[in-house]
Amino acid sequence: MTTTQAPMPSLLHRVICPQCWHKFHPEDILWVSEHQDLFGADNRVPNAQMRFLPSRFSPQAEAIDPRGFPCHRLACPNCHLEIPRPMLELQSLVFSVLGSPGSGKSYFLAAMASRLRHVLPMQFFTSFTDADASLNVRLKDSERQMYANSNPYEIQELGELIRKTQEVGDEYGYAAVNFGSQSVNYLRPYAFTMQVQQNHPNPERRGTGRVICLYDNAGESFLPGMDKSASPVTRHLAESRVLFFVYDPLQDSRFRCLEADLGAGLIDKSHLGSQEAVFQEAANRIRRYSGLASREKYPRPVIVVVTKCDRWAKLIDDDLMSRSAVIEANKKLSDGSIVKLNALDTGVIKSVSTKVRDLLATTTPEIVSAVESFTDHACYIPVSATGASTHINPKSGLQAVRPGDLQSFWAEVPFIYSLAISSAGMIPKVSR
Ligand SMILES: Nc1nc2c(ncn2[C@@H]2O[C@H](COP(=O)(O)OP(=O)(O)OP(=O)(O)O)[C@@H](O)[C@H]2O)c(=O)[nH]1
Ligand SMILES: [Mg+2]
Ligand SMILES: [Zn+2]
Repeated sequence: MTTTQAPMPSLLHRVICPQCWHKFHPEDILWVSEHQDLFGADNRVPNAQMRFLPSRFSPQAEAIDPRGFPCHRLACPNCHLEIPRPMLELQSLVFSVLGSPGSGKSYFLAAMASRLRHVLPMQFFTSFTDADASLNVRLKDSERQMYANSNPYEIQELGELIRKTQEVGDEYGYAAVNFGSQSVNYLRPYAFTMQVQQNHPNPERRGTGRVICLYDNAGESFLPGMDKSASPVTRHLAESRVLFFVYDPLQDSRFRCLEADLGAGLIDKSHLGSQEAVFQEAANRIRRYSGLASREKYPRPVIVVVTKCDRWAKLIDDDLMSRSAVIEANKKLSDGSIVKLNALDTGVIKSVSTKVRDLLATTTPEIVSAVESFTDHACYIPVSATGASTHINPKSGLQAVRPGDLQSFWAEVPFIYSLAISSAGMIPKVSR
């Protein structure tokens, strides 16, 4: 038995495609056919199943394709790329990660995702799962290499564990779409579903959910002149709720001079352009895409994720890497009762941020002024994806590690902080 109407769960009024940023009503979504005769028949996406607007549905609310097969996957009406189903039901939050080549973006994202999968359910009664396994393939592979490596006790070079992100050609990272004779190369997001569980101590928060979209570009895509209509891979910047500017202080020789061996084993990519120029370029693109006037300030937060702090944390605090940003707190509910729950300690974040900012202001001041002339909501968070377990391979002179020893520091904090200061209400905060 088939029906002509799709039974609708509670859908959002409007959905936004996380690839081409087209906004549409959920009833306009396309379905991806299943019958093999319909493979290769799509006018937009080559080598894929045909997309179609259905007229028949199964009793399970699945569209029936023109050859009579029930379908499960959805696609954007504009670019025809797949859209994770939770994006129709939950509001999306976009987080952009930007930074120059080799600054540590991919390491940071892999460490962050791995920590969030653990910390959110264990400490915040919130699930954090892949919204679509096929979108997260690259990220899961990086997480596996770092934290579930098949040779955990073998010394391996960091540059081999997670490879440099490609600008084109990576079949999981990008997708080509044909609009007539014009081919456009889109960056695919990493997508997660985040939902407050029913055992959360605060009943008012239970069930709150969001789809989280994160983007990992090759650093080269942020260099001036690399913004092309045929490859709009940094358009997410304008849609982002929070910018994570991944800044590697060790790429700057003034910073490395603070102490011997600070930059040992790292590949210096500063010849590709200054990190400040990368930030300025991103800021210009945001102004251009979102129509923000040059005298107006960006109204959203910019988190400066200051990476590789396993090397330099001691410059601000010998004990920094043993500090926790989450504490147990009492929360008063609207009915007057008090529950105990974990909360982000924004007091710790602010005091660490001030110390990091002061260090950067004295060594690489143009970074601080570039960020602070763009936004009034800057925060500087030190992060290490690897922890203090890296060695220098005597043969290559590059950083190496036994993957079993990797232990990140504060990799999840920029994300948790962003949610704690947002209106989403999913992460409680306190300030001691
Ligand atoms: N000591 C230390 N080194 C790190 C850390 N994170 C990254 N690195 C080093 O920095 C290199 C570059 O890191 P990636 O994450 O690949 O940098 P990226 O920003 O993604 O670079 P592109 O993909 O080229 O844009 C790695 O190969 C590591 O050697 C860290 O937390 N600590
Ligand atoms: Mg990368
Ligand atoms: Zn689209």
